[in-house]
Amino acid sequence: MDYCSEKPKKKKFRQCADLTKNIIMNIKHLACTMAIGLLHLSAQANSAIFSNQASFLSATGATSATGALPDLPGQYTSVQIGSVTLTDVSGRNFYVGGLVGYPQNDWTTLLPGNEIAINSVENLDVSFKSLVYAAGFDFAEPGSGSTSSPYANNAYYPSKDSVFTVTLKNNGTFVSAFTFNAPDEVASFVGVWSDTAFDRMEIRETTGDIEDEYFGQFYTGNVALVPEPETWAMLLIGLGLVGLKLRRTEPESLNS
Ligand SMILES: [Ca+2]
Ligand SMILES: [Ca+2]
Ligand SMILES: [Ca+2]
Ligand SMILES: [Ca+2]
Repeated sequence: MDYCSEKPKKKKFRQCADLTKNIIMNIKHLACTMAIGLLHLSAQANSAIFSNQASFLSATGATSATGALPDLPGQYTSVQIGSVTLTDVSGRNFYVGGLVGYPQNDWTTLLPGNEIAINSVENLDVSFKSLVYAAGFDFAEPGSGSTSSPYANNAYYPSKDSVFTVTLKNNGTFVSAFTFNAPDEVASFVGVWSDTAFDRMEIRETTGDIEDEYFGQFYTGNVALVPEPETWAMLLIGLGLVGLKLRRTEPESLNS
């Protein structure tokens, strides 16, 4: 009799403990799933910096805003190419395309086709025709003893390892900023995506000098990104599993 009346209690207690354990595990699972989801969301809620052009284009949906750079005659303080307006901050002018009349009509072989060369410290303001969420540019920094850029690394302006800051602004208001130091003597890329739209990118050479670095094509994207499909899938699967587990556990416990 005692044995019979005690057994269901133990069973019920065990089931109750199992249920509690199950709920705790489910809560942990839910918290973990949500934390991963929120981390992912919060990473996208600010900005992301890209050094790989293909990754940037695929992640942001950006396309070339300038197209292949033209070979323009003369020098410019400011010029519009495609949907981008480029302005030399020093006012000492820049070239788009080759330096006509000089023996080698290509600023650097590191970038295909034409590039932009500034006749001063490489401080460039880049304005976009409309608000964008992503912007990037091809870039080349000559290294010491460069053979890729005949006008860089000369006796007067020896190569320096340059550090740049990029500041994003919207109608003059700060959006975000980051720094970069491109690898030397290779074709490199600098891109940024921000969850807040911007219409201007201010590029400043904070460490370095009038020694040349070169800008290639500029790219822009106007898509405000949403979490990637796999993030949503992970969240939904996580929540779905928790729901299923709770539904399956509850009737068993209640009926026993
Ligand atoms: Ca070139
Ligand atoms: Ca440099
Ligand atoms: Ca460098
Ligand atoms: Ca420089």
